[in-house]
Amino acid sequence: VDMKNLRVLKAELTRFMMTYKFALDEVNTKIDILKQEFSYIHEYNPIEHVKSRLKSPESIVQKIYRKGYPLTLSAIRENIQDIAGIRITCSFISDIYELSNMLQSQKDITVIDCNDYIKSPKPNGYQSLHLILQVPVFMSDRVEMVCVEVQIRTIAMDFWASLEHKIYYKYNKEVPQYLVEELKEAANTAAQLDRKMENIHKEMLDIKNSDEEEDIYELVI
Ligand code: 0O2
Repeated sequence: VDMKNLRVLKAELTRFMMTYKFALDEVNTKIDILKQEFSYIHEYNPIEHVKSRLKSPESIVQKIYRKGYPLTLSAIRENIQDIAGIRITCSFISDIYELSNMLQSQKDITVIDCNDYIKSPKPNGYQSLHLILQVPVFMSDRVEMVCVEVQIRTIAMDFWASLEHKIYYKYNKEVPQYLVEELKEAANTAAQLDRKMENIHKEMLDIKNSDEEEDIYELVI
């Protein structure tokens, strides 16, 4: 590759990665708007935490080789859907679905894929809702449709996933059987906690609603 080609290649790659950065910004803004509006309507904040990241060029290249695709920008654009990733942590499972529905129904978002590992957890116990969304990014001379992976989970699911991730890499992807079983058990405990917290939360909302109804009744009579 001569110097001129290298310069062109570098410029193309930078612009390519920029589209993912812009897509992240767009979806982050959407999430922030939903968060503020939801807080206003429901009088509590459904989102505990939002974290986004761009996949490094090294991981993109590794993944494209692992999957056996050619190393071209168009093959990357078509086949790697998690270059832009956003992780949202919610308090309650119902918030996950509410947020997911609100995102999925937005007119400028195309839903490419939805994997519900909450309804069907992975064999190791992993739980989360994964969405692959596509948003239009308006550049100076073109519009690119760009994929963003959104993972939505509860605090308990996130706690589990970060420990499992550490263990998985600590043992170089070959986790001893007893730890695999303990992790599976911990995942079940986390799911049970999520259900309990959701029920308590619902009971609290019911009390709050009936108190409010009573207040209105007193005002009327
Ligand atoms: P990182 O560092 O988080 O980016 P693929 O993405 O094509 O390899 P698939 O089936 O399309 O596989 O994706 P999947 O399994 O729906 O989701 C992939 C991402 O979800 C992972 O990204 C993790 O972030 C998360 N994830 C999926 N399964 C597990 C799991 O068992 N444990 C934990 N801790 N996280 C999981 P990456 O690329 O692996 O890593």
